[in-house]
Amino acid sequence: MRFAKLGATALTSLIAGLAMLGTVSAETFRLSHNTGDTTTWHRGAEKFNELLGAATGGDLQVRTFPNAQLSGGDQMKQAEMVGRGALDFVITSAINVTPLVPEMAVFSLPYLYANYEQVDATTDGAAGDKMKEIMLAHNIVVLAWGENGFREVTNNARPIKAPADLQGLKMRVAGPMYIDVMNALGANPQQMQWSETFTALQQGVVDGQENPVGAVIIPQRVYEVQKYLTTWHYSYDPVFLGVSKKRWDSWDDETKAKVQQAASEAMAYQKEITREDTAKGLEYLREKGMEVYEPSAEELQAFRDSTKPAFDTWAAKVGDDLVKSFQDAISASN
Ligand code: X2X
Repeated sequence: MRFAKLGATALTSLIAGLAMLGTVSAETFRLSHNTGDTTTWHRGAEKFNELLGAATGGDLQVRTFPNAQLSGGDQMKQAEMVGRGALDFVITSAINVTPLVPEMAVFSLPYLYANYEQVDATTDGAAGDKMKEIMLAHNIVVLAWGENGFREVTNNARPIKAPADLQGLKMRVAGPMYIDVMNALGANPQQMQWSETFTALQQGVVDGQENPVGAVIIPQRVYEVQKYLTTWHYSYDPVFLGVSKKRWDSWDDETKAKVQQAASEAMAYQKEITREDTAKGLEYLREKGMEVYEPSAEELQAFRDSTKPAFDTWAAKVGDDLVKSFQDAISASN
């Protein structure tokens, strides 16, 4: 009880000192994300703290909490908490937001995108802005888009070269849309928290999973517990750095501009390192003993055809106009 030993006078001057500091208004905010502390998500979060600290002379700081710790380990709950102001900042990916905002599933519709140029044409344009508006209606201010990436499939049973190879495999998935996609492919999907997946793969509770190479598979050492990887690029998953509207509205314009600038730069950095780590990733995974299969255009078409029913189901949930605005941006970029 050190406080008990402080005399009344000392306590009064301590309080006076703190009140004077009040004009400086130093504050530390909490940022939640749902991967481990080795991922590019985490590195993006740390970059944000660094940039925001530099822009505000250290007045505004961000403390990052990985593995969805702040939402009791529930990765889907983070968005809802940010929306009601129970969390300040979040970095999470589109699929995690779909229970709250089904429209966010548009990004990850199977085989919507074929390459990064198409991705950037949507996130950097009117389609991405439209999505920011939709998120704002849920009291989440999307400050900038970053990248989880194209999700690739891994498993321990056999190389996956065609839809039939997925038949009967127990697949861990992150969210509802991927359940429908895996069902369309004949697999047995199971929704599970990412933080529980490594152990589930290790113990054979599930045979496989799907995640991006640079952002997650490599930094979270999935190669230690999975033998086969197929680069089927079946679904793109963006991340975003968001802040609760409640917190955002509490800031003056100057502070908002500083937060926005730091967020844009941090997510540009996060996207860049994710693409770099993805580009050199397959070689690394082969060195680590994974058997990597890169499907041909015809083989990719077979996956596209098989997942079409799930595309249609989710396009209807997302809404035709929104899907069209994404498809228009994609065609214009070609
Ligand atoms: O849970 C996953 O698979 C992850 C980390 O990629 C997401 O947050 C969607």
